[in-house]
Amino acid sequence: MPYTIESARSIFPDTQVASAVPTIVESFEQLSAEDRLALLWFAYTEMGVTITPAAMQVANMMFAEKTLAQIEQIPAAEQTQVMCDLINHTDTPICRTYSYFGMNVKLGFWYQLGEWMKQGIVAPIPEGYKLSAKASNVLQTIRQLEGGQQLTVLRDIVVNMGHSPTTATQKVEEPVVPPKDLAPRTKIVIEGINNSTVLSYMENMNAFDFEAAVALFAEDGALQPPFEEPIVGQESILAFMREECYGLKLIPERGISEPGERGFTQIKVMGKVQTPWAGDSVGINLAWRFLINRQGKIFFVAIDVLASPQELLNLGLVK
Ligand code: 45D
Repeated sequence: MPYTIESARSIFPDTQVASAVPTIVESFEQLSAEDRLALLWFAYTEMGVTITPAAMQVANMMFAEKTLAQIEQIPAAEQTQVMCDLINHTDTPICRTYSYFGMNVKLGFWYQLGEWMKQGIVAPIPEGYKLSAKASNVLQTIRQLEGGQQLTVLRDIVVNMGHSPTTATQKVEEPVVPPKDLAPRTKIVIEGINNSTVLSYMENMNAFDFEAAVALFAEDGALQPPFEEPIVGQESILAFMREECYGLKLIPERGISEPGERGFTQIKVMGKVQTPWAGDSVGINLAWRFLINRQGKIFFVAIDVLASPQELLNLGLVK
């Protein structure tokens, strides 16, 4: 049977992904807006990982400037209302604008509001705010996660906020921004892997040379980000990379390569990724599961956040 993207998704089925992440995001969504706002504040301010504004440079923050200036000027009670609206996915002009922001702009937007809450420019969480029992439980499970998974939870929650009019096709084209500089190229070594496609993928991603990275994919190839559906086709993958991959540092460590069906090759690589938001203060433990076709092109790659650091050593050798 030839591979399909659907069947490719289940290569290396032993990979243990951090299923706590989507579970927590789901239970979070069940809470009241006030609880969610307060919980995020506690989680964010207590988190072991420090968020740095360095990533604001890769985020095209100009898209959020008008909205931020507007929020700065309104009375405290209205500021709280705006934040609750975003959390509740209410249909308001600000929530619609927010949903058009790219991932990094959404994170930068909340980073700014968080700074303003600390400075008293934006309404803080009322002193002594008591979380409901359910919300305390969710916060407790977040506390127990490792730093990379905590970041992933916050990211997913922030990305889902706002209100997008029914169909995704209405997403406005982001204005063209001048291309960012490429980073210097560094040679990648992965223990157990000499596949040149995989090595070039890592090198090009770290150089932010997304055109070159995408050229390594088959035309109808796919990339599956953590906890998401696959993104199919070179053009869509390139758009995704331009929006979400500037500033990422991929740190692959070791891998395994085995023959698949019909001359395809299955390669699993374990390692870490650093986000520009947290720099080298946290490495998110990852697996890349590649399926390379006979022409040496990437037919499919899944990126998974791993359940535990121990998984970094699990190359699927023991059955
Ligand atoms: O509501 O090979 C307040 C791909 C309270 C590409 C707040 C990849 C109120 C291919 C505190 C103000 C991308 C898939 C909120 C690799 C309130 C590839 C603020 C993987 C919300 C490797 C909260 C990359 C704030 C990966 C400011 C996995 C929260 C990258 C900020 C992962 C949270 C990156 C931030 C991650 C989270 C970044 C900045 C998980 C950043 C997370």
